[in-house]
Amino acid sequence: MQNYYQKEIETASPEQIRAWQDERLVKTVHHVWDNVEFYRKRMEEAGVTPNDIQGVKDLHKLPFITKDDLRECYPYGLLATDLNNCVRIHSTSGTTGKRVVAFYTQNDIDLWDDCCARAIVAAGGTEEDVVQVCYGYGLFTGGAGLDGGSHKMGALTLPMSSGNTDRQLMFMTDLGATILCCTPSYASYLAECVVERGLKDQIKLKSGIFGAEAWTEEMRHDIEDKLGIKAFDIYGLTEISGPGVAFECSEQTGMHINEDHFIAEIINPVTGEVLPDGEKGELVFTSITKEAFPLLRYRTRDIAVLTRKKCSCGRTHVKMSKPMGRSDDMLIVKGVNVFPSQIEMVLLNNGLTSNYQIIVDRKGHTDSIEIRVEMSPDFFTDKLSELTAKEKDIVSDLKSVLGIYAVVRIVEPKSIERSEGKAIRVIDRRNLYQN
Ligand code: DLL
Repeated sequence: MQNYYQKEIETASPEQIRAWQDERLVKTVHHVWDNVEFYRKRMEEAGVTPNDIQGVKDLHKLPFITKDDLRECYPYGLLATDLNNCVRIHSTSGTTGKRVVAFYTQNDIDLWDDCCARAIVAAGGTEEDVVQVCYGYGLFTGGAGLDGGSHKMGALTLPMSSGNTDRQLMFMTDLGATILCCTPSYASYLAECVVERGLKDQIKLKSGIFGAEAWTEEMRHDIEDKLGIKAFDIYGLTEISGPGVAFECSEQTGMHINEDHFIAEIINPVTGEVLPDGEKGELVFTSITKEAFPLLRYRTRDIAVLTRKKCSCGRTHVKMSKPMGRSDDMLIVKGVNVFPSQIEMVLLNNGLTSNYQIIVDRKGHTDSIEIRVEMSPDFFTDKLSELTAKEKDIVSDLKSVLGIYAVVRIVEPKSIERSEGKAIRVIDRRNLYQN
């Protein structure tokens, strides 16, 4: 038996979904044209007016928006409503200086909660469940999103936030959590602790909703075995609201995109050409129900495939594959979004060179990041104490810029292998993406 949170919407006919999208897109385009100077300018530059957009068929006429645009518009440049109408702000993790901030009206929050409630119900959730949310609470959208969804569908919510594994396990057993929401790497860690501490018989978990970073099918099976649960994927990004843009159902073969709120396109990341369903490319989202922070044709940089094959769960909304990589160089380390350019800036500010390498690995369930950087004419020494002091300074600067701990090793000039083509800055040994 399938359960849905909003059955009529989740199983609507393709024609009905298209009709919602047509109407809401037109409304959103007028909304941003009337309220956001940035959009008006961009559309004028592209020679488009709101009248040119009669429905989804005209979407391709609109210009793309990128993360750089969002940074340039920080903080209020893309706000489409009076600030007084907003009730919440969230922000992306790990970016320095001009972070991306997203605004929400109460209605935006209500609709976002609906999306997360759909995900929880698709993972088997009912009012009888106890949902343990151990995504971070705060500026990150993970905690707030799943918390909101859990409230909305009427489950008992344990707002744990991340960390403090002993307490997580205590509440998990004492309060009989049945659904676990966290990053897949934390789920793996919790699963290992459950096995090591012999708690498997004492937990009541039946499913987990894991996302915010890439994870493999092997990880899924490992977590499912260790915890005796079904593990479901969930996708989203701060710019487009947060978790719940797409979620997995009982079929576990990709995530249904909430198409009544978001129009998805796949484009060739180099040319920007729109690709047909089934082809791999960069995901682009247009939000069509948001009041405070609607984004038109936002380039996610996530590489994925869309499919409209009939799904055994009965849901009719298009499915996206797990993200298969990124079209930029963003890394997600310990759940934090990291751009190599941020690391480079810290190294240069410390008088080092741009001959560096970032090595990302995963031991057990914990990500590690090591930065090797060559000495420079500005900083050259053979004194161990000076070297260690410099490394410490860089570690501390990186901690404040990225929010995570990184190992730093200053190495001799010319000891990092030179490349004949593009410099190989990042070595990611985790192999998280499956292609
Ligand atoms: O990670 C929102 C989220 C919270 C999603 C909790 C799911 C669960 P950001 O911090 O803005 O937002 O990071 C967004 O994370 O563009 C993807 O590259 C990556 N990502 C998110 N979900 C998945 C997933 C949240 N299920 C960026 N699989 C996105 C792979 C994911 N990558």
